Amino acid sequence: CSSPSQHASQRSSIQVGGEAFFRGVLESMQSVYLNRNPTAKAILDLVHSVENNSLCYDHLAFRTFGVNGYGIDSMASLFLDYGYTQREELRFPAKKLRALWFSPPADSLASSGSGINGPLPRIFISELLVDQMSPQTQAIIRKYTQSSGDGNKYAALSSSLGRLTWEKPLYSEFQQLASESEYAAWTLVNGYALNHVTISTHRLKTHLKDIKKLNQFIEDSGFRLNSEGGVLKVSPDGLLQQSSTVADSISFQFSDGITESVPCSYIEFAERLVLPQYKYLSDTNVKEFHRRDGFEVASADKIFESTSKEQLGRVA
Ligand code: OOG
Ligand code: NI
Repeated sequence: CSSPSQHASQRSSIQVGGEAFFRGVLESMQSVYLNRNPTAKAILDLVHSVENNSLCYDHLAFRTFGVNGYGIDSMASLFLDYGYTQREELRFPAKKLRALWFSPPADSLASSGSGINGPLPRIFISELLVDQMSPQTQAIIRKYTQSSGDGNKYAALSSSLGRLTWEKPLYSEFQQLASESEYAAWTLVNGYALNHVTISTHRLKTHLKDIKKLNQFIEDSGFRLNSEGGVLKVSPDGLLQQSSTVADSISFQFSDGITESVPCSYIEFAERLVLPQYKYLSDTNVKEFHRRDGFEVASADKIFESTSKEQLGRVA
């Protein structure tokens, strides 16, 4: 695996002594994710088996409530402390969301491993613009974030333990949020849990490096892909191509004793093509920094729908 690279001006590094701990935190987040999401686990196992146990993550993603210190910053602090650099903001006015992405520190140890032990992934963190929600929805979100005390300081711990920092809500509160923002309802019951990991397809070794072939392989293996706006989401420059599964759902026991199935997490695939100015490079000389970087708001807008009722309810 080749590693994501940095612009020279943004080059930062991770302390050697801290790296094993940092990767351990990511590994715990991933293990919570794999235990809860059988589709993500099965697909990772499948791709691993075809690819001789080597794959790279393009990015990891988290969702947050932008209120009371529970927003993007609460999860970003771990990554900033371990050498990540804040990059562009993305805005989703219709969904009342914003997001920031973070690029990883300059390459260091263990980047020849697979997954979490490979090159460190980009990080995508979004937040709900809570102030723009209805009074009823705001009241519920404020109730749970406020009642959790200083839970926002422990976002990464919450994610790696797989425990909410707030109490479980009532089913009616989940429904109120879901009627206004499926993102809000997801975040109320999943909190800081890893929302998805993304396989970097161009860094695969077999025919699956072509995202269209990977999509076909995933569907032929019996898994459903998010069809919102078409399965393949392509950036206007054509250089960032993404697809994702429909999220798994999980049985959740609400505080009033009602148990209902709620959306959990999904897995994404991303192919980043070589930038036009590096077209002359031979395949073996192409590094991650020669490829399209960043994210694309129109594609992201559709990828958010991977946890939507509409996608989960679709007949295959
Ligand atoms: C994030 C959706 C956007 C991407 O790579 O553009 C995204 C989410 O569902 O929280 O993952
Ligand atoms: Ni993503």
